[in-house]
Amino acid sequence: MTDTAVSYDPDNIFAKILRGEIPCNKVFENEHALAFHDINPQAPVHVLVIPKGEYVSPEDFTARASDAEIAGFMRAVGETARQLGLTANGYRLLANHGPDSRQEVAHLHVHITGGRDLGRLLE
Ligand code: IU
Repeated sequence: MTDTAVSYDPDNIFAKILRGEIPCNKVFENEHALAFHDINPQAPVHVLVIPKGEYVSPEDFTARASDAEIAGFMRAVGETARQLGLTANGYRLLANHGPDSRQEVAHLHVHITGGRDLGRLLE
């Protein structure tokens, strides 16, 4: 089994966004997280929230990140949903990790989708 903590690729696309090498359509930012519109939206609103640190997965994040980083990231998720105007009708959070989930970008990210009835996740 690969150790995700040591398999972080600093040249992944989200690392480049964080370093300002590639632009993004920013929604929200705090000390520990950045939120930006997904380049290929799957819903009327589709935003990604990423931690600023080099973490691949939720288990990597919770094992290595400080409490302040974890709190800052979750605050960013909530603040982003609020700023996007999603709190009245609701929204979905989703995080893919690993091959079974078909994770494309190996930097931890939470998808926020909303703006329509999203249907049931598991049917
Ligand atoms: P996934 O959970 O790793 O599969 O999601 C990666 C997302 O990153 C996916 O929704 C892409 O559309 C999105 N994305 C992006 O917003 N900007 C990019 O330059 C690239 C992917 I590459």
